[in-house]
Amino acid sequence: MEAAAQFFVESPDVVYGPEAIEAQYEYRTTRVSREGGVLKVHPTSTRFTFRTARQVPRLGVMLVGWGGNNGSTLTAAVLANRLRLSWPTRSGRKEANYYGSLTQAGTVSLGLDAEGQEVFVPFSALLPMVAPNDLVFDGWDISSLNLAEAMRRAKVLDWGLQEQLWPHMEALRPRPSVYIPEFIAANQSARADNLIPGSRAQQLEQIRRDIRDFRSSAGLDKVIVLWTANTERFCEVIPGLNDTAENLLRTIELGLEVSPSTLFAVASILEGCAFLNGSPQNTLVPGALELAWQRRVFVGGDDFKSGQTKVKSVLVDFLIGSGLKTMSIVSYNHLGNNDGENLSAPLQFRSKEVSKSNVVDDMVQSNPVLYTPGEEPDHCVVIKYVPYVGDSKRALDEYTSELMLGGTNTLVLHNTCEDSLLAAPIMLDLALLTELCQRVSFCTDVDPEPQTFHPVLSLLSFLFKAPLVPPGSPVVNALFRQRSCIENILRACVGLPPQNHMLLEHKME
Ligand code: NAI
Ligand code: DG6
Repeated sequence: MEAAAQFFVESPDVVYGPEAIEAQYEYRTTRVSREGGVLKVHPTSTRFTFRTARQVPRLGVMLVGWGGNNGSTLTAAVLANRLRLSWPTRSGRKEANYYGSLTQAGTVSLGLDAEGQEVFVPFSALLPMVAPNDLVFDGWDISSLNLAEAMRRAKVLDWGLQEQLWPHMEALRPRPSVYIPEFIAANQSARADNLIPGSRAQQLEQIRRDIRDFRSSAGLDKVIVLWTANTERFCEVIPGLNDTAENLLRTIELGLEVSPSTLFAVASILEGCAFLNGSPQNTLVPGALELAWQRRVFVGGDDFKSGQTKVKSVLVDFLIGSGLKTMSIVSYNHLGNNDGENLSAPLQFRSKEVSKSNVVDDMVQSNPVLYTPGEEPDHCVVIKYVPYVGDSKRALDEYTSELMLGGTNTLVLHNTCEDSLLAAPIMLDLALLTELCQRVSFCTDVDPEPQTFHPVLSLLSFLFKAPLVPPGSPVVNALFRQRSCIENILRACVGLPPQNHMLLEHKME
């Protein structure tokens, strides 16, 4: 059955105006208090009015690291879909699609029809979203190869597809970028032939000019900047250097230490463009977060959640959620692309190790029946560079959990797939969801002043390994909780109740 592309909510609480969809929404939740040894739970209700502008903008996406495997694959994917390309392979003809994209290939249930069966629509039908085929790409890379050559270097796509895409990608050239050798692996130096000269302040100004130039020359309404360049080492957060917006801007002015990714984040924020960090390093230092807060610009991160970690955030949720005590998680992977080569250096590996290791914390902490305070599973992450396998990453995982009465359960998983074909649809979703969030505002019965989401856009957590959240907000890693968050907030914007999966209609006589 084909999923319907359009629907309308018929309700006095939802108004489809010419400019916006306005929905009245009752947010029902609970507050918990501790009194003596007793938990008291108070159901609460807040009335929200959500307003979503219907006009979908012409959206540009600037990729930092445009000529890399992810950057060239995403650009190729959108072109292949736009041009409706198909190509022969040894297992038959393949057609361009957006598999792996939550918004384009995921669905949501609207409810039951007259026969009691669920009716599904594509995720993208929930609210007006930019169509991926309409995205315009630009970006920067320290490597000067044009996008056709970059696609060939990446060795991700079938040859028949590359040949058809070549004339469409040849004219796309990454803009020069900022190269600070100590932030990425020394093995990357041979790529660095396309650089912005000058001081840090001059480089910042050049990035800002690039954003403005792209916006005006491509006739765009909005630009979103996405870091998909090499993983950098962590930078130190130092009082006076990068702890406040003012200090960070002064650091750039004085040419003190700042990472290239933070420089791009600052430039984007100053240009009013959302900035998303697809790599693990701490690009969004406190000073950058404060700047985003001051300028009311969305930022999101860190590190695309594509394969092994996605499985982990499902599997550990399943194990602990079923009452099994997971005590050991060992994740090994090897890959042979440029990302793998960069990660073969200890400091860059360390950034990835950190972001891959903290992804089960919320699940462990959610279960005090199994884990005493401070207790956690052993968690080991290994990454090896094996050039021969190229972009086809191999991930091996072992999960050992305690069963009742002293038993143990060991699950072993082997996952092989093209890394960039997993990452590209995630990058797409990040851009489309961030843009949508920019068109949503809301007020409540207690605060009638319209507001937008917090600049740290935690709604994107589903797409990141180490989700950034507003200060004091719980970090959620469990994949289906993250998915429900996006789905239920989008449903709220059209006045639909949260998806509760109760199906009570089918549990009555
Ligand atoms: P890649 O190495 O193929 O591409 C990175 C590109 O960034 C290269 O073309 C390089 O020349 C460029 N670059 C390096 N420093 C730069 C700078 N300062 N400015 C502009 N360009 C710069 O790597 P790939 O596979 O595309 O991955 C990109 C990033 O995404 C990596 O940090 C990786 O760890 C991260 N990532 C990838 C995932 C995947 O599944 N492919 C998942 C999660 C994160
Ligand atoms: C080796 O782990 C290379 C990395 O860049 C990963 O491929 C990437 O971070 C994806 O990781 P995961 O855990 O989501 O598969």
